[in-house]
Amino acid sequence: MKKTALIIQHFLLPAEMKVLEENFRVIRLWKERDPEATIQENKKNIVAVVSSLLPVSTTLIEALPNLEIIANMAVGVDNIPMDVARARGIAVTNTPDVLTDDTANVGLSLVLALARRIVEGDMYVRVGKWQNGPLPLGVSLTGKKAGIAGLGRIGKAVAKRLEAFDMDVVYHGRSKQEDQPYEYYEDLVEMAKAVDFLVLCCAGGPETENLVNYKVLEALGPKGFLVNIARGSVVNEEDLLIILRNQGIAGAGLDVFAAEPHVPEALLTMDNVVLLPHIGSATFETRTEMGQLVVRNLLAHFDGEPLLTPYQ
Ligand code: 8YV
Repeated sequence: MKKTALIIQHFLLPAEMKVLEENFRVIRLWKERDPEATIQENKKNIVAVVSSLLPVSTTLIEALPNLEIIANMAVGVDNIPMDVARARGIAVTNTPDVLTDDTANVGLSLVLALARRIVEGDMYVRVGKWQNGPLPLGVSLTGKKAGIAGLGRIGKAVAKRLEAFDMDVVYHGRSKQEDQPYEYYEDLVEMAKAVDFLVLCCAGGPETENLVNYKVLEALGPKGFLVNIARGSVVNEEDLLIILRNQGIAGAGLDVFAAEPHVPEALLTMDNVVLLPHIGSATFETRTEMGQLVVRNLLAHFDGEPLLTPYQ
C-alpha cells in the first residue's frame, strides 16, 4: 500500500507531482472542501508533509502521530516549528543552492529598477508622460556602497553581482566571516548609515524578526534604498510605510511581505517602491529543481537512504 503524503501548498510542477503520485497517495489540501476534516480522516496515515511558505503549524504536526518527514519546497524553513519537529524526531528538508542564482538575480533586478527608475520609466512611457518631458534622473550604481544583511549563499551571490556593477560591498550578519573580502559591520544601524543600498538576504524567523526597524531605516537616510528578498518579517512594515511616506529613504524594492499575498494598501500608490509577488525562485528551471529535491528527499527517506538536503 502506498504511503500518504499531505501537500499543503500548490507549488510542485506537473512532472514532479507525477513522480510523487507514482510513489505516494497524495492529498492536495488546497483542493479539499473541508481541509480540517480531511486531516482528521487521514491523520494516522499521513507520514509526509510537503509545504513551501505556508506554515506547517505545531497544531498540524501534533495532529499527525505518524509524521516522519516535512519536505519544504524553499530554502527558508521559518514556516516550520523546528523545535517541535526535532522533539518528535521528524526529518526536515529544504531546497538550498538550486535557487541561489535566480533569487540573487531578483535582488539585483530590484537594485537596478530602483536606481534607474525602470518600472517608473515603463509606466511613464505607457501613460504618455514622455510627451511632456523626460523622466526625472536616476542614480548611478558605479562606486556606490551596498550593504548586505545576511551574507549566506544568496547574500554572497548578490555581492558577486553588485561587484560586477563596480559597487563597494559590505555586510552585516551574526558573525564576521574571515574568508570574505567584504568589510563587516557588527551593527546594522552603523552599516545602514554607511551604505546607499541595504539589501536583505538573511533567513526569516524569530532571530531576524523586525531587524529592520525605524532606526535602521532612518540611518539609511533620504538617499538610501532598501531591497528585501529575504522575508517580510525581517522589516517592520509599519516603520517602512512611515519612512517611505515621509521620503525618509529614497525607495524600496520588495519581493517579500509580512502577510503574503497581502500587500499593505499604502504601498500600492507610492512611486518610490517596486513591488514583486515573491518571485525569487520563480523560474521554470529552478522550480523544477526545487520540486525534484522535494521528491528525491521523500523517496530517499522512505527507502532508508540518506537525505539529499536535510535542514540541520
Ligand atoms: C519560495 C523562498 O519558497 O526558498 C525560499 O525560501 O522564499 C522561495 O523560494 C518559493 O517561491 C515558493 O515555492
